[in-house]
Amino acid sequence: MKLTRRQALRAGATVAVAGAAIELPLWLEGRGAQAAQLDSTTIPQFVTPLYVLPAMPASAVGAKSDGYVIAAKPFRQQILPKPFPSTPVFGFGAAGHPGSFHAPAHTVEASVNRQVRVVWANQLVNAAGGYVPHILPVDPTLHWANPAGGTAGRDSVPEFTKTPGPYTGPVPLVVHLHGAHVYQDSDGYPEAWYLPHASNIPKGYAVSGSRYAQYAAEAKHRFGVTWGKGMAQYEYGNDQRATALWFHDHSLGMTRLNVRAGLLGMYILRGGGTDLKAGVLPGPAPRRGEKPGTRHYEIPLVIQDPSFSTDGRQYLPSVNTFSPGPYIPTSDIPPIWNELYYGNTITVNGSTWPNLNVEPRRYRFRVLNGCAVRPLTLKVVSNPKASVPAKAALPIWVIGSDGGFLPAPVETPVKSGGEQHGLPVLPSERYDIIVDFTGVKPGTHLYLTNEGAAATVGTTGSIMRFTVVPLKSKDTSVPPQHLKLPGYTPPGAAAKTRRVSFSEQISGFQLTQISKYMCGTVDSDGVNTPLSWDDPVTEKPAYGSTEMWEVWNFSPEGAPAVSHVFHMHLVQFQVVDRRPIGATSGSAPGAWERGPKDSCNAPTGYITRVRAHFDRRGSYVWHCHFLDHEDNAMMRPMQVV
Ligand SMILES: [Cu+2]
Repeated sequence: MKLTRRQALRAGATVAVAGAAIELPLWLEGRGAQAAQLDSTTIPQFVTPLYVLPAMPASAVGAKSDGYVIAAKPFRQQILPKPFPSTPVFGFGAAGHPGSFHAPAHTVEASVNRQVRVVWANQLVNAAGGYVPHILPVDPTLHWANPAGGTAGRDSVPEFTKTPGPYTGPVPLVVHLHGAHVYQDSDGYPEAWYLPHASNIPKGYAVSGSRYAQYAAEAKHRFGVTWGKGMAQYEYGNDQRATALWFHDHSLGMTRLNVRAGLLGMYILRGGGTDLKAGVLPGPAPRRGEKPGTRHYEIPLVIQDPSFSTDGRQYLPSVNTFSPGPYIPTSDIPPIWNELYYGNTITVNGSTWPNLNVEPRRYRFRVLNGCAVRPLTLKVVSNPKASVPAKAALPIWVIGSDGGFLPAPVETPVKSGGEQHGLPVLPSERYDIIVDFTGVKPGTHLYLTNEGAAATVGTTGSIMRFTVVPLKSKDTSVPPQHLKLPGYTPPGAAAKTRRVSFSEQISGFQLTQISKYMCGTVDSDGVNTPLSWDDPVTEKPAYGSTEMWEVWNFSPEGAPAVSHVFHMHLVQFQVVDRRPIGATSGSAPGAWERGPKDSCNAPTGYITRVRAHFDRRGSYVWHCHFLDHEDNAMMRPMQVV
């Protein structure tokens, strides 16, 4: 994926304004002081050992199900290498296990067809039990949770008489298990959020979103649980293929902030006929109750791209850096939200640019692009400062996509036009990969790099380092090129074709600015109807049906638009093809996209076609998984009827 001209201009604009922030201009100080931004080139790289995310402790392991109590809490974490200061984060951990709190979270290890129940507790409170405000600037002018609006004004676009500053009240939370096959009560609907059960919730605030009570009642009826204050209990049937899912906050209009703050984690599903037998793939992964000192050959890699202030806090602009204003209420431009913000560092599992000592053998990595908007293109190289596209030192073998194994292993980089193209991983996509270090001399350094759009060689172009150390035990896993993967049968013929759209809404006041992003429908003439989050539901697939969805990504007239990431809840879909709008034929998806998917690139000017089977009734959503877009209206309800 190439950066479009306007994306490049915008990325440049962000950097320019972020750079200017070092001098703390008056408009910034006046709108809530932020310490100067940390120059990411001053951060030493590859000095911190990769944090191998352990398995999340369970609270109850029964005959047929596992129980968890997972809380979201505020704490500090050493993300930058010492002696840089630690960083305030919001992160998950198991209640009663203080050592398990981390951002990103420790991994939930689950088994196919074995139920998992999680109490998700919002404990974003201080030691005295009072709520803590958000650590990142919350724009209160979007269509968002809006707890201050009370029960009448929650989940709406509040009205203002003058441009407001950031919302500093209690923080809503609702957790979505991305890629999971679930009932609606357990999907983490954006309007099913809840505040912490804090001692000082201001009078008149809504303590939960407009769907919370309904889903609490349904959970009680369906699986007999009562949700306490400041929490929800969800049930995951895990009746789907073995794969790597991930959980993250999904609160209406503030997902970008809660995920950046650290409220995300991996959820790995194993076993059954859609998994390989133990020992075939490199392992073990971290497991509950494992022996101390266990060496891991399967490791999750959660990649993010924060920026920092010199005081260690995470940096995110507290003003709309794309627009000089005027803002809401005298224009339609949100004052704090940004249409896109790329951070200037890369973290893996919560540390900037870590190092992993690897033996000369095969490793399985479960990769998640946990960035809000940054596309990644992965490669393993010997020189991280080489100009791109660089020559790969080792291949990355892809064996699985978002929802399970591929039909067959795929070797990347893919060679075309004399160049080596790395593995593209967009926000929210997961890939199951194998890197074979067999035969590499101990002492060798190799690097996982990012050649994606907006990457800067040496900073956001680097992800982590591998240092090869002597072999400690024999590798008995099957080489990736010889793997026989479990079969994947895509959904069958579609009974119906549905046309949906992504587009941008240009400000009515400043014609070069975007005021929000829209989802919509497309009629038989190819005409787009952009719709708001609260317009009546238009996507109503029939229960038990298979549909082809055409995702039309429209450019606004006269300007190239950005790519979007198409994501549907509930289902794993097949990416069928992508064709330019107006063309009669298209191109097949990348070989690495030919397994089950729940998120995929929907490039601008193209129709991306996906096929899905809808086998559960209920209320779900589809949206762009660039979180900065999703939070400003690029999301729509979907009702399986
Ligand atoms: Cu988008």
